[in-house]
Amino acid sequence: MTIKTVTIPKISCGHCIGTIERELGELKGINSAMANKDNKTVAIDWDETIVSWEQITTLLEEIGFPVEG
Ligand SMILES: [Cu+2]
Repeated sequence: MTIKTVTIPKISCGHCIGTIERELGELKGINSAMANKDNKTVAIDWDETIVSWEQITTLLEEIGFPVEG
């Protein structure tokens, strides 16, 4: 498993948190995704043998929450 925390500037409320956590949770290979409204970050724990980091960031971009940097 691999863990990474990223900043997503567009996180603004609990609805954003719910959307991000739900969408990531539906992606195969994601062990856990925890979004934080105050820090505008998401801590993602995933299995690199199942899903690539690029697939994860692409999904976030598609749902309207591009990762910073
Ligand atoms: Cu929101």
